[in-house]
Amino acid sequence: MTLSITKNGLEGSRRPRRRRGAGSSICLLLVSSNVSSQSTSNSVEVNIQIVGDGTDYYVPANVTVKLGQVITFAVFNTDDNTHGLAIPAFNVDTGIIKHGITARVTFTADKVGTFPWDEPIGYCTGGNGNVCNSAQDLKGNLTVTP
Ligand SMILES: [Cu+2]
Repeated sequence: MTLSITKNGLEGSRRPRRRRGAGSSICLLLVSSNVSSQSTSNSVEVNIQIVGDGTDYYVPANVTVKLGQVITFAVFNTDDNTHGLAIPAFNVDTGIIKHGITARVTFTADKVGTFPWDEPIGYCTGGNGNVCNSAQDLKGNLTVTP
């Protein structure tokens, strides 16, 4: 057993006290105006999860909105691989989303119909094989009703 007493023990125990202000540096992030966090009748946030479970899929894979609504897709990637989501008809693309990250894209549903979404080729990395680029994986549909 060793006991050691340092000379500065006493001085070291003295703490400089910081007065008010030290803990109050709040970081305010002003997000861009096209992100709709308010739930007004005209803006909707849709939560979509990407699940990797042998096959990879979106939950939900079918979303219905109304014409004219401002839609935010909040796409959460629960899988270990990177993934993404794009709706070509609306020029929407989350970019590559890493594990545990939520990407948000906002657009206006300005036309009626059913529009497929999927994952652009090359967005899957880090896993065994790019299974989600096969025909059946990571597909979905956005339906816009009048
Ligand atoms: Cu993927």
